[in-house]
Amino acid sequence: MRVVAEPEIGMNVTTKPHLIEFQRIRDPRGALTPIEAEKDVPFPVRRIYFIYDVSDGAARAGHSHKALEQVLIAVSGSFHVHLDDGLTRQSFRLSRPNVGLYIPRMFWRDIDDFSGGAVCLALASDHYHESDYFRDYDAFLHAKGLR
Ligand code: T46
Repeated sequence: MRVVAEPEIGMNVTTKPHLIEFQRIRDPRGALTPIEAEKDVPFPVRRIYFIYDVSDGAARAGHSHKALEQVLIAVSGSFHVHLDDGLTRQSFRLSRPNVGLYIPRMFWRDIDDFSGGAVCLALASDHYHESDYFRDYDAFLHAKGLR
């Protein structure tokens, strides 16, 4: 008999993009949001980076990752994330520091419409490898068997 492990409580095991609501611990001093790898996000976090000082009207990303999974969080301000699996496109407005967007591997992403002072925090499942990127949309579609 094949035993399939039950997903851990609190971990949403899926290959679909989805929003994750993190804890927000409020007290008279303000708010605190803890994020624990493999508990609050469904992968071991091997890298973090953040995007800030975004120029007016600038767009970022415009690529897909072959294997990398990420969670993006608007820790300050807001921005749009557009995701495309080659067949359908969906958009999310991130604007809350206790909400993250899980992006599975092989999703083309574009990020735009940054508010003033926006900061995008990224939690990534691996170190930076340029070889993990599709920066050409046709090559991405081809890899998905759609071209
Ligand atoms: C993503 C979106 C949300 C590094 O040296 N190390 C790193 O960890 C990263 C992410 C980038 N870089 C270098 C590579 C480029 O020379 O920083 C430069 C700018 O990177 P890029 O043009 O890829 O930045 P964005 O904002 O277009 O995309 C980034 C991430 O690369 C990407 O994974 O999903 O943020």
